[in-house]
Order: sequence, then structure tokens, then C-alpha cells
Amino acid sequence: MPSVAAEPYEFEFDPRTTALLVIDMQRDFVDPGGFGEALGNDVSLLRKAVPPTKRVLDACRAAGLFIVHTREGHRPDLSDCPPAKLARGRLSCGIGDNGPMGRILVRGEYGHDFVDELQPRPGEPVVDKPGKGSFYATDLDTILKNRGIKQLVVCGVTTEVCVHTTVREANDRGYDCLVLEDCVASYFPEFQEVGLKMIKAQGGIFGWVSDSSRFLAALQDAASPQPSAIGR
Ligand code: TIU
Repeated sequence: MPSVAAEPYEFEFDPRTTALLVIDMQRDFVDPGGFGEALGNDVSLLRKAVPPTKRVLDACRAAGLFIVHTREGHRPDLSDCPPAKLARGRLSCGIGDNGPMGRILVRGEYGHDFVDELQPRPGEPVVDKPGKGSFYATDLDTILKNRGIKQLVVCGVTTEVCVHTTVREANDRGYDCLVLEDCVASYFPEFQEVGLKMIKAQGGIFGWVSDSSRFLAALQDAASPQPSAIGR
């Protein structure tokens, strides 16, 4: 079985039962003028996760892995947004309000959609979610189980919020998760560091941590014929 060099130990995966999960790579989080910036964050910290995630996405497409993209956001009438979430932060421009990229975190708006580099292709399911976790109030678990998926390679933003919540949800549902540290990002460098440590501590309490280079090398190895098969 192919394996990725990772912490706390190698992550073994079967490409047929492994999915790439790209979490919330939306303009509202990654680009100026969205929810992330409305919360007072420096969004440039998230942009650096886009190029390695694009390399991983392209390689997974070439290898035929199942790929799922998630987006955080709400119906235009905000009926699926808890009042507590709407009120949180006492923001002058928050969820549902007009921002430079349209209504913040509202489905169908420009800011709610994926950044240009990471737009889904036909055949790659998009899961719209109202919460931080990708399994809460969505059909993600059904989609993954129907494909026989057992392992998730995780990219996206932000590390300690939607990535962590999703990995914790996935862990409780029996999935093994590999988080690629250069393909996830936080507005807070200290949360990035500690968020990744939390996943791999205690023998991998929530999963494994590696990076795009090590994962791409493993995917390349999995695609090449094994030495024992050459000349047969
Ligand atoms: N604010 C923040 O760090 N994150 C979110 O609100 N959502 C996600 O992480 N996707």
C-alpha cells in the first residue's frame, strides 16, 4: 500500500478509497473584502496555501482520486444561519451584509465562491455547509460512504476553525485524516502551529500531518510501476 512520510508515523493509503477534501477555499476567507477581513484578519496569510493546494489538486486529478470541495455559507434569506452566529462579533459588516464581493458568506455571491485557482471541475462534488464542520447539516458522509472512502487528505482554511472541526468530525465517523501543513492556513501563526500539533499528538489523536511535497512524492510512487513488476 502506498505510504506518505508523515507525523506521528507514515500514513498508508489506498488511492481507491482515499478522497481529497478541499475545505472552504473561498474568496470570503482568502481574498480582501470578505468575511475573514470583516473579522479583522490579515487575509494574505491564507493566500500562501493556495499554490501548494493547487499542485495537490492537480496531482489528485491526474491520479484519479475522488475530490470534494466544501464552502461555508448561507441561504440568501439567512434562514439556515443561527441567530447566535449572525450576532457574534458585533460586526458592522458581517454575514449577509453587502461587502466588496457581494453579500458576505451568502450562497451565489462572488465572495462565497471558490478562489479562481481552485475552482471545482465537473464530477467533483461541492458541499455547501452552514457551519464550521463539513459533516454538520450536510450530505458529505453519505457522499463519501457511497464511494467507499475511508481516508481523507485535507487542505483548506482555516486550520483551527473549519479544518479542525472537520477533522474532528471525520475522526469520530471513522475516517483517517492526513492534513497537509502547507495546504492549510490560519490568520494566526500560533494557531497554525498548535493546531497541527494537536492533530498529531498522542499517537495521532485526530490524524496525521505531512506536507504537499511528501504527499506528491507518495502519489508519484503509487502511480509508477513497482520495481518487482518491471520486466515481468
Ligand atoms: N474565521 C475563521 O478563521 N474561519 C471561519 O470562519 N471559517 C472557516 O474556517 N472556514
